[in-house]
Amino acid sequence: MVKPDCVETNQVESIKALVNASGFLIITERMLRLEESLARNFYAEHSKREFFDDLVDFMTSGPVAAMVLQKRNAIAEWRELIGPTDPSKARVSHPQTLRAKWGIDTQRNCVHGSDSSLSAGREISLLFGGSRSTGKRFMRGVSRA
Ligand code: RTP
Ligand code: MG
Repeated sequence: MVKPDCVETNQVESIKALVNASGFLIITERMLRLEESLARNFYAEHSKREFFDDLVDFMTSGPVAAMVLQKRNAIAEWRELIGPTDPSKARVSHPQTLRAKWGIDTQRNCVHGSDSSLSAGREISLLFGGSRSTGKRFMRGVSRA
């Protein structure tokens, strides 16, 4: 997912060019503005963290570009391409990553990546369909990471 900071600064096409150049196939995509309840649900794993309310405010502050990406070992490969959570660290240790190039700070870090195939199925359902079956359909045949 391209987060509101990078949608606002018109980086979606540049990011998609890198996504394609890195061997990912964009299976489907949509622009949407997250409702507060959806953002809370999407990041529910962080609901007890002190940054949670700020994160929800940020994620609902403007449109996001959500994509379902396909590649062998896609989850690890995508997280490799986006880089560490903190862009200032990414610029030192992983300068070729998306967060190094376009992230602003630890919160406004340009892109999201699912952290497991289970999360990916759940997140695809939240962003692309109303039921769990949507995520399951996209994840069918994907080996568990
Ligand atoms: P993401 O889930 O968005 O792909 O990012 P991530 O795995 O690299 O990092 P995670 O620990 O899951 O944190 C989720 C998002 O919360 C915001 N954050 N803010 N202010 C802070 O200290 C802080 N820490 C995390 C970031 O937007 C982060 O990507
Ligand atoms: Mg995460």
